[in-house]
Amino acid sequence: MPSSIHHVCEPPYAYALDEYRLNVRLKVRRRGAATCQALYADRYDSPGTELPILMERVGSDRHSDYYEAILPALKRKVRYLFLVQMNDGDSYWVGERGTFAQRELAGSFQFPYVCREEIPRVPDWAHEAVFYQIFPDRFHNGDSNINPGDVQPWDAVEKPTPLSRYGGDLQGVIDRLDYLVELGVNAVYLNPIFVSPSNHKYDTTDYYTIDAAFGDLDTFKQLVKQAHERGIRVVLDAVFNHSGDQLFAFQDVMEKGEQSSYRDWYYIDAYPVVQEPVPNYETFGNGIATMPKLNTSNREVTQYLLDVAEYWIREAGIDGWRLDVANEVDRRFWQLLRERVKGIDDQQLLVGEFMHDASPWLHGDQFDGVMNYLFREAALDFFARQNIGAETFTELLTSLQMRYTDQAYSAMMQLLGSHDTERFLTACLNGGRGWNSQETALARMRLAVCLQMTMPGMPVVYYGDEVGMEGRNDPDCRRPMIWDEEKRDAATYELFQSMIALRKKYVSLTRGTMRFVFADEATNAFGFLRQTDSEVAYVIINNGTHPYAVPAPPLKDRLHACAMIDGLTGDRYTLTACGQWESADGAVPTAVPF
Ligand code: ARE
Repeated sequence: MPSSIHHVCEPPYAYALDEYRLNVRLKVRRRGAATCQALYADRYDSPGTELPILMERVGSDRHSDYYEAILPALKRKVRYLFLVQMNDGDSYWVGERGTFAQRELAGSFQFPYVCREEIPRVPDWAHEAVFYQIFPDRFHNGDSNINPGDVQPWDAVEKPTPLSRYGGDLQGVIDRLDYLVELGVNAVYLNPIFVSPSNHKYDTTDYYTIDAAFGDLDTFKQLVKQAHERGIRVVLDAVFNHSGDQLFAFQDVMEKGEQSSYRDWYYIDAYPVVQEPVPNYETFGNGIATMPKLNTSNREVTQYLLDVAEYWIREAGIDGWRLDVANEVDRRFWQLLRERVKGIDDQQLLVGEFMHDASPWLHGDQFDGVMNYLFREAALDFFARQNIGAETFTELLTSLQMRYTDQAYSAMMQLLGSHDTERFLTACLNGGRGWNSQETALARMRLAVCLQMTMPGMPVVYYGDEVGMEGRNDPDCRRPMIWDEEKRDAATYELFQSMIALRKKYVSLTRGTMRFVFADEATNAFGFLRQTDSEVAYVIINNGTHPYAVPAPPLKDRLHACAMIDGLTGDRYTLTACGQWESADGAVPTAVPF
């Protein structure tokens, strides 16, 4: 059925991998095709010179199979079309004019030129990055001299309120850098640190100054320097969708009304400007008066914010930005930000905050990647709530991966929780068929971490998850970090540590392709391969309650001469003549439930 075949000549269906290679992706009705071929030629070569490439089926979601081929683009100008042989015997040609039984009717897609500027590029270090997210007021108090007046005791029994403060600061982060090294992470994402009246600092008063409760410019420079010395990169939170109501520009508008030269920096509905009972200007969220929305279509505002982004890169040497409320700011602004930031250093990372699909922002001209909340949602369903099985889960993951370019997917922040969400462990305690024991919940979270640390993208550890911290939605998910050894879950910490080490040890886990190999609904286990030219990692996630004997390797020929090492136990296996894995004493590899 022709309508069940989809391709458009734009990302993520057609994009450059580098100067001379194009990735083309084709979506076909699930189990509909026997084979798919891509036929390609230089655009200026005569008709009939197209060369065929057999496409690889790279994954499936509920209703579709995805096929890919890498087309050489030696002269950078490529035309291509597809030939799909359906299982029912029909075959179709797919080109820019549509899907037809006759080749002449289909025409060819044209990738006019691999423009250097349009090749999606992400910082190389993103492939190896393992992030740790820190909410500064809650991580560690390293300098009690700068405590704000009203701090709570670090181990107070009361839960945090939207207004509580605990005295965490930048010196506290510096003091704990060795802890981060020991855990194994190599990048830190800090929630906002600039002057602001709140504990979370998403209502910026001064974009150029560190909040006095956190430290000063020198402390922050020290933090970056000492982090870099330990191989840890530092990414800051940029709140450019809105400012705080104390920012000089908004204060000026409040004071001078229509006469203010900053009146066009915001979206003001009427004068005089009032904040109560409801603000008469646009804000973040639903009328949050302290967060007036910035008008980023105003050139002055754009320049102002781009200068801020540049300042912290040059002055303090940060490694990138996480951009708050990225989906509500115009795309032209993000393009300009990218140009400015990457113009300073193309290894700067730009990650947008998106709680939903981010496809239009990830074509390579705006963000490198985004906070992948949709991954978290799928992981909650499978591991915590247990309301979907292995098959649905792998379909969801495939569908997520297929909506982005490979480059963007490698720069996704793969998170299980954040300062805005319930902690993953708490979701596991509440999930499934009722309240679970602490042990069961911890086991589910650890299994999710095994996936997070072996899949593509940049895993993010939300501070405290690694010691079994709990917390419901904001503000409860922002409890002070547990440093007391007796209250930390040692087994969970060790699991995080060993999974991070495993990721860093095998290049296939950071740079390999990802292909699901099986998803077994009955046992609730699934497996996937991460593959580079030199190495294959075969990951089995067993979310069932029984041991799962690892099935015969799917790539028998290529793996024939190879040994398999169990990443978690270190046990070695070789392939027997009948294609099974076996250890020296005859044991079969087994994925044991946690
Ligand atoms: C405060 C209180 C909350 C209270 C809220 C509402 O702490 O308990 O519920 O006010 O009045 C920052 C602070 C928050 C603060 C908020 C407002 O960190 O603590 O909340 O300011 O003062 C949407 C946006 C997404 C945004 C989330 C929060 O799309 O961009 O809402 N996330 C960023 C940051 C936040 C930050 C802000 C934005 C503001 O990461 O920390 O909040 O700068 C569904 C929707 C999403 C929605 C999501 C969460 O999924 O589809 O669009 O995200 O729910 O609500």
